[in-house]
Amino acid sequence: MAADDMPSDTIDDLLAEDRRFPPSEEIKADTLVAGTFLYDEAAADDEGFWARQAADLVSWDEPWHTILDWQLPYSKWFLGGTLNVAYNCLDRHVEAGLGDRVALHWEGEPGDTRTITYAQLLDEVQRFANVLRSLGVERGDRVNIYLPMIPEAAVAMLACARIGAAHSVVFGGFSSQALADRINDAEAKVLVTADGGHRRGEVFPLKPAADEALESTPSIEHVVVVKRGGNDVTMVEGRDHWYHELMAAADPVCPAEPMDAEQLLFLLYTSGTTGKPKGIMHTSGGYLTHVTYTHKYVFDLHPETDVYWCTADVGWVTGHSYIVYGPLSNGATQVMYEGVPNFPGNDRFWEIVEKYGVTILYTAPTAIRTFMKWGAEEPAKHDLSSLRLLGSVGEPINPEAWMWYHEHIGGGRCPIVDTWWQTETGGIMISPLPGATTTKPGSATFPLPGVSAEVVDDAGQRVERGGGYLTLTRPWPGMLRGIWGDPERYRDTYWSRFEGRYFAGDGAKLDDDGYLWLLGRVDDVMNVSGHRISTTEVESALVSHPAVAEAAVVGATDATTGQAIIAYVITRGGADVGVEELRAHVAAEIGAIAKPKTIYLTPDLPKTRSGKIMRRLLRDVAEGRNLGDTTTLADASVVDELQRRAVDAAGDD
Ligand code: 7RM
Repeated sequence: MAADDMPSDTIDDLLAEDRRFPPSEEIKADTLVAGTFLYDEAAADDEGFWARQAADLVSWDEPWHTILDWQLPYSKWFLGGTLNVAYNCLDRHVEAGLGDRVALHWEGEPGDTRTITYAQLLDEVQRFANVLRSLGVERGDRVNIYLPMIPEAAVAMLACARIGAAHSVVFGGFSSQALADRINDAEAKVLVTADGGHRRGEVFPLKPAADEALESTPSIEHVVVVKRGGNDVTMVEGRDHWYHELMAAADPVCPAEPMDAEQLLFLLYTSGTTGKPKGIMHTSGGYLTHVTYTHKYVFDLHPETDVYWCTADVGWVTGHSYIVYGPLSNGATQVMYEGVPNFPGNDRFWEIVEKYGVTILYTAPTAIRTFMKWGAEEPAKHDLSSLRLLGSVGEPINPEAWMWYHEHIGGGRCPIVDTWWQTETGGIMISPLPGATTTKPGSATFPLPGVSAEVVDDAGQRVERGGGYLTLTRPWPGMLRGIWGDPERYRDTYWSRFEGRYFAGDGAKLDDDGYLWLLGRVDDVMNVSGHRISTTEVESALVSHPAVAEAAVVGATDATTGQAIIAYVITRGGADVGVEELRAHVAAEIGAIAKPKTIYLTPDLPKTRSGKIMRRLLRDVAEGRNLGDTTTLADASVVDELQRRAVDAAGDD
């Protein structure tokens, strides 16, 4: 065997996928990017390429004098340039005569709706910017936002951007402790929250949780409370104010002042695997360029006709980049939805798509697999013919989930863009361009024009074929500028594993055609008799069985093989399937070495609140350990149930 035929020992490559989906004639006829011109231009000069995007897509008050200052691991983009991010998202569209264009078709979970045009959004943002100023917020200060999915979340973010304050949005489902930790780390002056929001048919209280946090957040001087849930709240005199009262009294004019391109736009905390959450820092000019560019080209946006819907929460980076900043900067019309996908019925999303004529839908694999579990009859109840493009983000999408999405949501006609990126990258990095890229189900395909990604082995050597670590080799405009208050942790976490490369924990492989396949977090890679097997590939093999909707796979310590593969499987619509049949199916799909030793059928899996499977907890369960940190779990009862089953199964031996 020649050296370059040797299997890479970093991560094995087991799954093969032959299905291919070239761009249809229909999309090619009307796409922004047919062919390779963007790739060619970026390959010739990536800095010049990004500069052209910044000049074409963003409005600047002062032009920059230097495109990039790169002192690894710190980058600054568009130095000397000034802009106002809120101006770019609002004023410039109104000035261009688009004030009456709908910015948000908002739908509350109970079914109430609001339609907000660009002119109205601008008005609301100006007033709220003045409210923040009247509460003492100045350029450079931090404002915490703890809200449900209501338009005021976008208003508060844009109002901060308008006056040069950085926002730190904390997902409304997080606890008072998580909120307090984040407020204290950022030393925020003002908290914007709501009485409560609507979720799964009930009002969930937010202000009471905020009150608890506020007992230990000395930096907060004022609290603004939006009335949404209608639940009872206590207001502290002098500190707490109703949003609607402040807004009614606010000055309607707040001119957008130019900010430095490197002005801090926001902090967003990611919990990471262990330890204290990291305040990821994003700045203005580079970030806005990156999200505007990717939102336009990845979604092939036609803002005059498209109705775009990203189902994420604004509490996550997807909500920041692809609900607030990217779409509004591009003048898009979008849907914003407050609630869960199964209220009042399992077809709520499809009802919304039909009602608003959604053309572009951007959602997560966890949602798609849940829809598979609920069955194809739910989307079939609705006319989804308005859809023309589908997106996926958050986890690897298993090829079978991709096919289901393609067939049952996309009617076989919509391209799918599987978009890989992170809180840290700010915007999409790896994705097809729908009019230009032939897709393969389950592959995020190629780095976008302007992005340089490489797969490397343990020694940091470039891998041309097979599995390894996904690294980024060149700075990009939306990249994080650091971790708030902790420069050392920034260098250690992202820049120390491979010399000169950014690495944030994902495994990936390259196939014979140079397509990238994301293999999940490298901490999750299993070692079975010396084979390095990715959990993603075994999960995809399981999901390719017609009875399986979702699977989570972990490696548990095993005396014989080092680690043994343990799988947790959710069936489609409660289908009945034997465990032996599933083991045989995996062996047939990807090889006997990947056959799970044990498979548990389960109604549910432990997930983070943004829907990512928490394999660490499943490993704890599989190895009979006491559970570690469960605070980021969406539903803690799920692991109790799995533990009970594991104990029952052990008793059966
Ligand atoms: C946008 C977001 C980042 C992590 C990332 C991956 C995983 C995200 C994909 C994906 C495979 C994808 N930000 N991830 N998108 N894995 N294919 N298309 O999710 O900071 O919350 O998470 O999510 O592991 O490192 S995040």
